[in-house]
Amino acid sequence: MDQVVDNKTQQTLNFVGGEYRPSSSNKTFENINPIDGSVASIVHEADKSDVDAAVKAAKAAMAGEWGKMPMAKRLDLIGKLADGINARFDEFLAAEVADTGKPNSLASHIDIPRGAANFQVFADTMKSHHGEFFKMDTPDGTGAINYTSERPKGVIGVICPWNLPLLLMTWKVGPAMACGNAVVVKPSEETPQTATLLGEVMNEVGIPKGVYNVINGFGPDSAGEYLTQHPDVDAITFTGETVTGEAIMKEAAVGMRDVSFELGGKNAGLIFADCDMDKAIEGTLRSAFANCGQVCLNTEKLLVERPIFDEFVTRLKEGVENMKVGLPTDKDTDMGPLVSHGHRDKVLSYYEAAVKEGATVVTGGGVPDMGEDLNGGAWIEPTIWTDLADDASPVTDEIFGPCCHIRPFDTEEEAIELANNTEYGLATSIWTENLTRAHRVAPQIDVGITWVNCWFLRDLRTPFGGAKQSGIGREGGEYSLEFYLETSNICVKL
Ligand code: NAD
Ligand code: 6OD
Repeated sequence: MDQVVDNKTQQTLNFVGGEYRPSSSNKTFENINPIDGSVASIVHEADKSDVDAAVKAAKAAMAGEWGKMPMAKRLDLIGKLADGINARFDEFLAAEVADTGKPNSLASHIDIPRGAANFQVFADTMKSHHGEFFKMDTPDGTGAINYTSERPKGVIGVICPWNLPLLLMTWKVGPAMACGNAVVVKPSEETPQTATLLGEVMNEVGIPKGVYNVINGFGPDSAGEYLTQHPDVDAITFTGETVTGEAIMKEAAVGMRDVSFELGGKNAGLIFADCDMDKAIEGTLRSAFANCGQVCLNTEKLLVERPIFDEFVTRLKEGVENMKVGLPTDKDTDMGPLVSHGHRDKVLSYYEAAVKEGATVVTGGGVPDMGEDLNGGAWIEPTIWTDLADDASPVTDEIFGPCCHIRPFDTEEEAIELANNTEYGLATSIWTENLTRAHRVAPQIDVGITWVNCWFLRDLRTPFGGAKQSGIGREGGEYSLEFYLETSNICVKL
């Protein structure tokens, strides 16, 4: 079979050893379109034998053509994957939108182009990558030299979330393949289509069979867990919730497999009275509500210096009330639905908790009436709260929805303390026109990524990852290569 989704039956198959295969156990589940609740595709759930076949195919690729391929040819093929995705841009866009419900305008600006660019960027990074050399003295005066030697780690298990499915998957698969590894990808059960479709591009470009494999399914007692438990998986890279990271880490401990984790966050936006208010409002509308609030870097906790607090709340409210919640295909849509009804239940439980815990609901707080055709979707109102206590659950927990709490502060020290008052440490955004202040505050926030007067502005060479419970390791440029390569030192006595 060489089609991912047959339009008559809409099947999403597994991709193993360069071929599309139904699940060996014939177990399937429905992939629900969050726009209207319709079935986007029927997904074949990989069982243990499918996962084993995928890992075996990856191992065979490492032992065969892929493992022996000259680096220049390998990187050339990986660069072609970017072209291959772009050549089928509309298909990737349609699949991503059907799985996530995100606006076409967003997916066509971020998800698909970045999903493609991740291959070219890491092929280029690998081309200019070099090892280290040290010359040392020895007591007999002849000396010795040391140089690093690098090889791929082997078979990499890649476990992905649903919020930016293609982008976050290729952010791992791109560097893993550039370093010469083979991968077995487990996309989120909510968003299996683009990872699966990518198999076709792998074949079109001529990536050897078994280098890229996709197994569909869930986490516990399903494809995700079977993959992390497989003894021939040499390292695991994961993006998702912190609690899932903890479960995966336990499995990775068996056999001492390396892990790279990008996890949850509860990110603060710090808005100082000396900010450019227009830019801070525009930036915060994005940082709190883009992708329906489902970006790990989102600022759900806004801290605003007291002299501008009222104006900021009023203007953010106006901005939110002007946002259009609607169909992904409408050009003026700012926000689609949440990814699923299950996730909407979780977000709505925080909407209820906020009210119970004493919030003033500035705007939103419920489910919009989208009309008969769309009310089966996972729609939700963008929401702003004020007046919650610092220990109220909507202020402490990662909600991952289109909502934020705004709290006033009086001093820089107080803002820093409030921003750091969380077990997470992923990202922050600071808004101030006083650059001395920006440089003073930024290093004091215990996170992996700090933006000043911007948000989600990405240079892909920079370290990306979280402090505290937001992750282990860094991705991006050379940082990714560090994870996907096994480095050894060779010492030669002269
Ligand atoms: P999730 O942890 O529920 O699921 C992520 C993936 O892990 C899915 O493919 C799932 O099937 C799989 N999985 C679940 N349990 C597993 C297990 N026991 N063993 C193996 N695999 C398992 O996360 P999600 O709901 O898909 O994504 C949202 C979360 O991801 C949020 O917490 C968000 O902050 C985080 N996230 C972080 C980043 C980052 O860069 N730090 C980026 C995007 C999302
Ligand atoms: O831009 C990226 O490379 C990246 N990893 C973004 C993560 C977004 C989280 O939802």
